[in-house]
Amino acid sequence: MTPARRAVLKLLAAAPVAAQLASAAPALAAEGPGIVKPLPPELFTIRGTNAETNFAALRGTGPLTPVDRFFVRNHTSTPVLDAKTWRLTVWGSGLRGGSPVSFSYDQLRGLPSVTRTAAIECAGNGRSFYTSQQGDTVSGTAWTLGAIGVAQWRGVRLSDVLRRAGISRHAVDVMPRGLDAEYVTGGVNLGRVRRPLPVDKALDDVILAYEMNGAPLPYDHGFPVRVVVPSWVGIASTKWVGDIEVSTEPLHSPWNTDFYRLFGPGYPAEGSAPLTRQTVKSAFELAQGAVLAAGETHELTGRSWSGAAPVRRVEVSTDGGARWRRVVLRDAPRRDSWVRWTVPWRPRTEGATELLARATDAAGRTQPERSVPNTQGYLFDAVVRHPVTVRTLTGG
Ligand SMILES: Nc1nc2c(c(=O)[nH]1)N[C@H]1C(S)=C(S)[C@@H](COP(=O)(O)O)O[C@H]1N2
Ligand SMILES: [Mo]
Repeated sequence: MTPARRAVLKLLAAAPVAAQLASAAPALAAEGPGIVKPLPPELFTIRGTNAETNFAALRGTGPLTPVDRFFVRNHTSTPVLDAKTWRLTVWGSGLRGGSPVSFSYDQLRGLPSVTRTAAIECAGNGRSFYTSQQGDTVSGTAWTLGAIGVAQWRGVRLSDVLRRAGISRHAVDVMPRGLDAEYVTGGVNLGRVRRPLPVDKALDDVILAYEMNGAPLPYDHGFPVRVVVPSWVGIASTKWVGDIEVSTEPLHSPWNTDFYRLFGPGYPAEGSAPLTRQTVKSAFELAQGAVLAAGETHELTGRSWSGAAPVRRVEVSTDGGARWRRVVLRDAPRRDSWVRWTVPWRPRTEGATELLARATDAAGRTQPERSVPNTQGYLFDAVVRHPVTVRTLTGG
């Protein structure tokens, strides 16, 4: 048999599986990152199945991240689902009635709605700086600082849906699960993306969102419905949610046992507690290695944010960290968003230098010089050293 013939037979044998997969994930792209929206290189840096927002592309935008530049983090690829056939099934030992309760898209849209601003930030945002600034070995996507976006979400309270489904007072955990394809890593199939959430948080401020920035959710961000868990690491905010288990026993999945805990020296063998809140960070809205004209005044802009509290103060250094000055905040600091800031800089000396920004939040957390490392590079919070070059630009 020729190799081509063998390949065809293999394809035919695989067809029924592919057809089954297609109902859950019809958009499995043959190549490329498997993301539906356009990813122009000015706006995004592609990292495997993910797309990182280029911070320079946020300059001049408002506090909400436009969808055309909102980062995408996919374990596999974006499924294109149909709202007409989509259903959310709530099930498990934590329901009083015992049997599953399901909701259609129209039923969800018929429930009282809430609108709120919240950031989605990957637990690994900033991970590459563990290696580039600290020399630590870490695993995972080598994000710079663009694995965060802030949007206005509209949807229903998860608590309303759980109460309608008959959640019992003995329930302790709920576990939303996505309809995207099963995640296979290192030859092991971990099943569909799912991560337990304690009932206290689920009943507090979590929403099932069907709109993002005033329009239906885009495919890449969870259409038709995603979970939004304010101020917690992005993995909690399940996209393309299809079912939610409600349990009277603690729930486990690889996403709260093997991943999204801190491992390494200084942590117990089973890791830290599952990650919840994000850290404090700051970023310049400027390309890495940008060239700036000497003797001219530049308006440096950036953003700072924290998962624990509003940002209270931001300081900037334009000389590699020797001197610091406080910058003007352009937004009223609030929880679950970032503050934009601006600072004028007139460089005189030619050559390479580093810009640094350091935020302090209202809970008193200040970005340190160095982050305590963990093997998977989560929760980076140190001040990032942003390289630029100052040059005398001669007119032509
Ligand atoms: N079903 C599903 N939900 C998911 C993911 C995923 O791959 N599948 N990725 C998670 C991770 S790790 C992050 S950081 C956020 C990213 O949300 P975004 O792609 O809308 O920016 O979605 C979370 N929800
Ligand atoms: Mo993430």
